[in-house]
Amino acid sequence: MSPEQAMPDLVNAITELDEPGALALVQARLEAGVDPFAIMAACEAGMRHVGERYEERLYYLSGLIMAGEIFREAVELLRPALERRHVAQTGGRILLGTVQGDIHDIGKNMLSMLLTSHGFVVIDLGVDVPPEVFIQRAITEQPDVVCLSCLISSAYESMRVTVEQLKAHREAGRLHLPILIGGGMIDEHLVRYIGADYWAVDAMDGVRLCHKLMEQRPGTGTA
Ligand code: B12
Repeated sequence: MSPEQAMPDLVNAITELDEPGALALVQARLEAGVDPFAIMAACEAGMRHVGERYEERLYYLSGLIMAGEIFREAVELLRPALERRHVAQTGGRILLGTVQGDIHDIGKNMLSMLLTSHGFVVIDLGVDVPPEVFIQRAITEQPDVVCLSCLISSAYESMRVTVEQLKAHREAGRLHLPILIGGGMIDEHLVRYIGADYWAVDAMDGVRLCHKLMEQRPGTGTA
């Protein structure tokens, strides 16, 4: 069942930028014991509709800003329930950031929160991160996985360059990490262009993938 079918009222409240309505619905669903991930999926669906309205010029930049704020508040309400749902597992260290040219961080922050609540240590470099900063920190921190986030097409090139440079250092033996990318419009075609090792459709998928990558680390005996 799609989020639109499961929670049309919540999807609609976010699409309509109805802040009190959306937050009241999130709270009511939480109190009714609804799966917090399903509530989050409905919020994400609402955000997709906001994006479509922006593309159709029904909303302006202020609409995106408003939607971002509603989503952030919804995640704050959901956070305790999301964190309670975690299964304690031994994680690794993840280097995470939004690539240069892109300032979107809601999805990245959600991934960071979920990784942390699943036992990973996250080194979050923030947004608009130049390739050389990713490289520098990857070399000094030696994380187990590097995760790049990107939502806008004008930043795909900087994501591609970041991946290219990370791989060059990997080939030279200075880094030994898999590269995972994600963000709104990433698909298989784009992953091939960017050259990343892995991609995930959403944050929870990313967490699952990071767990798998941990199991495949040399010396763990589970690969
Ligand atoms: C909110 C928003 C904003 C806010 C961002 C606030 C913030 N703090 O992040 C503001 C207002 C700042 C903004 C600005 C802009 N935005 Co904007 N924005 C959005 C909007 C509506 C929602 C994004 C969002 O937060 N979604 C909710 C989160 C949870 O979803 P998500 O980020 O995709 O993350 C999920 C997954 O992708 C995944 N994920 C994300 N990263 C990663 C990384 C890894 C490794 C993994 C595994 C998973 C993962 O996990 C998350 C949860 O599952 C989208 C529309 C959309 N549908 O995406 C447009 C959208 C992304 N924006 C867009 C545009 C054009 C812009 C601007 C250029 C507008 C302008 N004219 O200035 C600027 C960009 C400036 C810049 N240099 O970055 C376009 C991009 C189109 C394109 N082809 O490039 C979109 C798609 C809207 C549209 N349909 O036109 N935006």
